[in-house]
Amino acid sequence: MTRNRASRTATRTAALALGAVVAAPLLAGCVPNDPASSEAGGDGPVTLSVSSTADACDVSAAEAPSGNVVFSVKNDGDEVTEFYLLAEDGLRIVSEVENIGPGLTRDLVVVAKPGSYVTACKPGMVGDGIRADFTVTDSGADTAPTGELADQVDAAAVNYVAYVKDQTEQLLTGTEDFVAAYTDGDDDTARDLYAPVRLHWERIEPVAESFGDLDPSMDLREADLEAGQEWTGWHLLEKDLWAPEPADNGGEKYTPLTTAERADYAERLLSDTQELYDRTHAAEFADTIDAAAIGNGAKGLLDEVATGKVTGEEEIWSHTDLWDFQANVDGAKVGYDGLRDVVLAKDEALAGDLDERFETLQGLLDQYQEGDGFVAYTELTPDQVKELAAAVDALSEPLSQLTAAVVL
Ligand SMILES: [Cu+2]
Repeated sequence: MTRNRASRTATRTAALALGAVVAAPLLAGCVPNDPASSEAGGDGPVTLSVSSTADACDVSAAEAPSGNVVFSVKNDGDEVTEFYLLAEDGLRIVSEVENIGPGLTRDLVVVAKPGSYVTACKPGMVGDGIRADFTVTDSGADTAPTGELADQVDAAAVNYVAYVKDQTEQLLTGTEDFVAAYTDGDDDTARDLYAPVRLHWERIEPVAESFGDLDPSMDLREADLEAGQEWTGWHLLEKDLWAPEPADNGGEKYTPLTTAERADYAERLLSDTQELYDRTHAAEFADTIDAAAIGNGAKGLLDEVATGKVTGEEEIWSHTDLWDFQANVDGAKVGYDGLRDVVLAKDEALAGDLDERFETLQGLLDQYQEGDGFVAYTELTPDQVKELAAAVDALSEPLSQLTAAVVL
C-alpha cells in the first residue's frame, strides 16, 4: 500500500460492487456518447459537474438516475484535491478520483445503482473532506453491457476472477513458506522469499484494498502509522529482517522482535492471507468483478506505482521496490489485456496508445532485471528514477481513460 487507507476514515469495500471509476482527463473525443446531450434520459451517461475549492464541494445536482454517471470534477482551489463517492454509511469508498491538481478537471465514471450515497471533496488530501448527501434514483435502465461486446466483457471478468484466485493461491503457499522460515529464525531464507512472495500480493493490490480491513493489517508501512495504531503485516517483518542502523531508525537502536513476537505476527499475516484467499474464492466475489472494476483496478495499480514504488517508499528497509513495481504493472496489464478487444472496437487509438506505453515502461523495467528479480531501488540514479516516473505518468494518462472507453 502507499498510504494509510485507514486514515482516510473510509475503505473501499463497495468499490468493486458498484462498478466503475476512472480518473479520465476531460477529453470529449474519448467518450463515445456526448454527455451533455443525454441529460434527459437518453442512452448516454448523465454528467454532473463538481467544483472543489478550499471550503466548498459543489455538485451540480444532489441526485442522478441510475446507470452511467460522470462526475466531472474541477479543482477550483489552490491545493491538490480528491473526490469521493461514498456508500450511505459514509465509510466505504464506492469510487474515487485522486490527485487533481489546481485548475485541472478529471472525470469519475460510475455505473451507479439506486441508493443513498455521500459525495466528498478533500482539498489538500487530508481529513474527512467536505461532504454532502447524494441520491441515485431508479431509472429502470439496465446498466449491463449489451450486444456483441457483452460476451467479451463477460469473458474478461471471468478471466480476471481466475487470475485473482490464482494469485491468492500462490500468495498463500508462498506466505506459508515465508512465515515458516521467519518463525524458525532462518532469516536468509525469509529474506530470499520476501519479494517473490509479495509479487502475488502486489499484482492484485486493489482487490485486497477493496476488503478495507485486510490491507492495513497486511501491508501498512511504518511511515503511515497513526498514533495508537498497531503495526502488523509484511512491512513489520521486513524491518525485522533488514534491521536498520540507528541513523535510519530515527536515531534509535532497533530492537529485534522476540521469538514469541515473531510467531504472533507471522501467524497473523498467515491468517489474514487465508482470509484474503477465502474472500476471493467465495461465490460473491465474482459478482463484484465487472469491466469497470477491472479498468478501475488497472488504473489503481499504476497509481500505486506512482505514489509508492517509483519513490522507493514501499520497501524502505529491503529496497525491493522494483519487484512491487513490476507486480503492479503485471496486474494492470492483465486487466487491460482482458478488455483490449473491447477497447479496440470502441477506441482504436486508445488501444494503440496503451499498447505502446505498456511496452515502453516494460522495456525500462527490463533494464533493471537481475537474476529472477530486480536490482535494489537504492542502485537507481536520480535520472533513472525520473525516467521511470515519466513512463509511469505517460501510461497513467491513457489508462485513466480505460474504464470510460469500455463502459460508456
Ligand atoms: Cu503495497
